[in-house]
Amino acid sequence: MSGASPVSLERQGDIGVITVNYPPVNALGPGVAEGIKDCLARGNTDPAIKGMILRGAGRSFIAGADIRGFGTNRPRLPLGQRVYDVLDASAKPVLAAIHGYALGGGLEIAMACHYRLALPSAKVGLPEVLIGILPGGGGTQRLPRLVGPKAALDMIVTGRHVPAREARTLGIIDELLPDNANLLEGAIAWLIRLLAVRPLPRVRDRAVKLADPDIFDAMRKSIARRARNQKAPYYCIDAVEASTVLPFDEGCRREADLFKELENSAEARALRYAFFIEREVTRLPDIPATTPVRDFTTAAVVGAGTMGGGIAMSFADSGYPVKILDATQEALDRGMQRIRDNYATSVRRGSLAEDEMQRRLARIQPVADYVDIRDCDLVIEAVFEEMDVKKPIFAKLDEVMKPGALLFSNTSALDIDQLAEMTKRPKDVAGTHFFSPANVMKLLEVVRGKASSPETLATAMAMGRKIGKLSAMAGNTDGFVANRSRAPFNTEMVILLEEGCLPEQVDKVMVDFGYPMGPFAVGDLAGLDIGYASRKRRAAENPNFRKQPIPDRLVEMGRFGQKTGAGWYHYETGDRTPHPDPDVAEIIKEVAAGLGIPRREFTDQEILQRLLFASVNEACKILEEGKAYRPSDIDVMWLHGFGFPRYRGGLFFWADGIGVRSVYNQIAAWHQQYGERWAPSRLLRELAEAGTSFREAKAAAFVP
Ligand code: 3H9
Repeated sequence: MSGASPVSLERQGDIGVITVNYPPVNALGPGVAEGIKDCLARGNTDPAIKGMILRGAGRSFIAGADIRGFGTNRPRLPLGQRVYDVLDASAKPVLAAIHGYALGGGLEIAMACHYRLALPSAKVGLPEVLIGILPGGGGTQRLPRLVGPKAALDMIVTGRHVPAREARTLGIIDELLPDNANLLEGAIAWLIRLLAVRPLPRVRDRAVKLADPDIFDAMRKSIARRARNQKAPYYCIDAVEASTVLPFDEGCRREADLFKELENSAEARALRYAFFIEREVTRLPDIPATTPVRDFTTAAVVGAGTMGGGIAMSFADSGYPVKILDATQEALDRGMQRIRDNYATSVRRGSLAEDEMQRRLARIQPVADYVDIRDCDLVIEAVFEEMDVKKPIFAKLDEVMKPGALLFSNTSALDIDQLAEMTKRPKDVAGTHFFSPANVMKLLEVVRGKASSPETLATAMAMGRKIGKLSAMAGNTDGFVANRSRAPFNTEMVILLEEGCLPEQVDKVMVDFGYPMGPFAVGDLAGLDIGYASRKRRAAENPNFRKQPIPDRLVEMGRFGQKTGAGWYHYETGDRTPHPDPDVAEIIKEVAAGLGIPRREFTDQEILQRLLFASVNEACKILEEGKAYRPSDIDVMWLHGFGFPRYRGGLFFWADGIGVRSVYNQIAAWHQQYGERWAPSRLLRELAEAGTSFREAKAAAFVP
């Protein structure tokens, strides 16, 4: 920021009020830390000022360091000159008055103040680990002094946002104001009472009380699976551990060394990228941000199956009343039972309180007649994935729903325009494709039909945000963007079996890469019958469709996955652990022999690249056809729809790490070896020739 400083000092009686004004969230952008230091110096030398309040203008206190400044080799100030150290050295008391967010460097600044006061709606946290680094402003040394090493470890390793009331209980916040209090007035009144207190209480002067030295190793063990392939969570533990053995300044030096190592690590770069693309995905280049969004207070879901139930839960979880409609009482009862079971599991695991479960359940109303949903503001159809089943439902919805209601379909692949044509209000129709399990997965793919109005699309995107999803726009193409870009991966994983792999081998490679589960285990979880039906449809529509005789055989044998106790793996009753199954290995060999395909060994790298490069190539075709806005939107879809490891940034970000040219050369070689399905896309070839990156690729103008 040039010109005026983003930080100002004004005097109110005896108190100097330092205000950070760096919209939108008061990150520590250029000039902010310097501005605070300058105001502190002025406040300390002004004899009329007896104490100072540090606060944020707008919606937050301070949201942390400016993430855009990381990885730019911007020189860092030596310890002693940083804003945190200057706060420690202040001769006059400084009180942090917190509203909105105090995160990362923001909370570190607050902890370097002498007192902390907050509104109950505020949230505090040290979320640095989520962008692949650690708190580098003394947070790993001050937080354990404030709350003890165990609670500090939990906050720093998870990066969670802690609500103000909990922060008060933990000891991070000294005082909470009443809900609707005026923060500045409350802060001034509070500080005035403390002006005479000496010595000034400084967090750095407190001792760290370590009750149990085993907590560090226990934490390392407990994150081993979740944090595999990553450094930051371990460095966070190391830094907090340092606070228990080193004096404050030495601890800060250790923190700074660890910070330096992480700042430019591959995981930090990928996580920063993920942070920004998750925000960019919500911006639609050809639909202005000012497009009116229709308000909704009630929603309806048609179809009480697994997806319908999960979608209804998403609304209920976010506080919206939702009606769930199915044709028979029996289907409704089954659906509601599944919803109750899902909630009960969360209560059993301790992630949901019993009374909150009751509140959520009370928001879901099963209904058996279309007239019961007609006054809802929007409806999401989530019935069986067959055009002939969905079409009459859209005609019926058009007939019954009140004017202005939005008609959405949760189809994962079918042509949204054909559904819109069943209505007299095609502009009010769009796809809202949830991912399974719908109440858990964050991605919402909003599918734009030819006639969908900007208002319908903007509302669908906003609806996703209101129910805790990340909305991404997709064009109307078979499988839309997420599943279409993933389809070649699915084909390739089965072809790998024909050529010599086993499901457990492929799954291990992908879990080692960072997926929470291997793709075959995921298939068993979702149900193999789903892919079977869509393969039959695609084979009927496209004579060149690559058949998949192995999964077809499994489904025809009744091996639908976990729900039948057998799929790619077998399962013991009541247990979800996948066990490799010799019968499956036998079927694979038989089918391969029948196809005349010789079996051979595969390296892990070949398995990984065969799956992901196939998808990179398809994702390029999607951009080339204008079915997605940006490469980064596809990365967001992979992160939130398919569990792609976030610390690898996304499909394209990962592929950029290998390099466009290398990816192209490999795909071209496989084209020679395996034929048409590996034909490089035009965009991929052009990128390789230009020597640019996937992330710089320009999509064609969006085609609904
Ligand atoms: C750190 O502090 C390191 C320290 O230990 C010190 C080291 C020496 N920087 O999310 P939103 C932008 S690391 C730059 O949509 P919300 C964001 O990109 C940092 N930009 O709003 C967006 O821009 P745009 C630790 C930032 O209300 C706009 O602000 N802190 C930053 O849904 C609005 O953001 C964190 O990791 C930033 N730090 O959520 C906190 N923060 O409009 C990161 C936001 O152009 N931030 N922007 O797309 C967040 O988690 C959320 O933004 C927050 C608000 C919860 C604050």
